[in-house]
Amino acid sequence: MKPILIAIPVFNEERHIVRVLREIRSVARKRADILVVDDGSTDATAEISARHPDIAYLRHDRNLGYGASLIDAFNWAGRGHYQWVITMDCDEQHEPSRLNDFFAAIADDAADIISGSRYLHAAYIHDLPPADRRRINMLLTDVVNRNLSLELTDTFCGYKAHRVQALRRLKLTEPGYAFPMQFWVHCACAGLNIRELPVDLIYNDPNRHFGGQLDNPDLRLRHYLNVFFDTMNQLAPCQSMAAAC
Ligand SMILES: Nc1nc2c(ncn2[C@@H]2O[C@H](COP(=O)(O)OP(=O)(O)O)[C@@H](O)[C@H]2O)c(=O)[nH]1
Ligand SMILES: [Mg+2]
Repeated sequence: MKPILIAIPVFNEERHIVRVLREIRSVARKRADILVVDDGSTDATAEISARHPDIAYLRHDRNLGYGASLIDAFNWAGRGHYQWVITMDCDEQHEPSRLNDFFAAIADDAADIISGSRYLHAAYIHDLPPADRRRINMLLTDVVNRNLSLELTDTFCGYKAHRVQALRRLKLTEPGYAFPMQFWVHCACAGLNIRELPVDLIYNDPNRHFGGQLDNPDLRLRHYLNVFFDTMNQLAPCQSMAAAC
């Protein structure tokens, strides 16, 4: 069994999944197993996944959310005795070739969380992010850093490597897109060692949206702030918060 699992949350990605799986395989075949977490897709994602018998497949009968998909991927990695789980999206916003950088950072064995950042290295800018996304990411990155004494440059990139042993110390429950807000508070309070890695800034589909109220930037920001401070209140007091206070 390989020590690394690559877990891909997927919701209606029939347009991208064949290419994404092919490219991940070509980069990572020998180093990692691959898991697709199908979050209740209603397009051909399930049929396409079934044509890849070498890839593990977990399906939600209905759409539970991005966060719920990651939590299930973490539990799968824990049950499978993997040492690391790398999460990446299935819409071609995460370059499979960058997996080699994550493998190298994992080999360094200096961190518990290796978090992709789209704002760490100018070299990897392919597209400019939608203004509301950039504004909200920068604002929340500042809130997270000030309240948890962290030095992150990107709090919302889903391209991350996680030490499974460290994940076991986190009680993650947030099912939707606000998952990162809960995640960072738990990581900081557990005293996990966090490191960032430059990844590509790709926005290849300007029409992509969250769905529902989250498409309203002000409501989205308020929701993310609520999840962040609710989690802070639930875990308070903890060392990182004390240091920040
Ligand atoms: N839109 C959406 N994507 C989901 C959901 N569950 C899992 N995903 C997958 O999660 C990944 C990130 O979603 P995406 O909408 O691209 O998020 P963004 O890039 O942060 O805007 C993609 O691979 C999606 O297919 C869900 O409930 N809704
Ligand atoms: Mg995306």
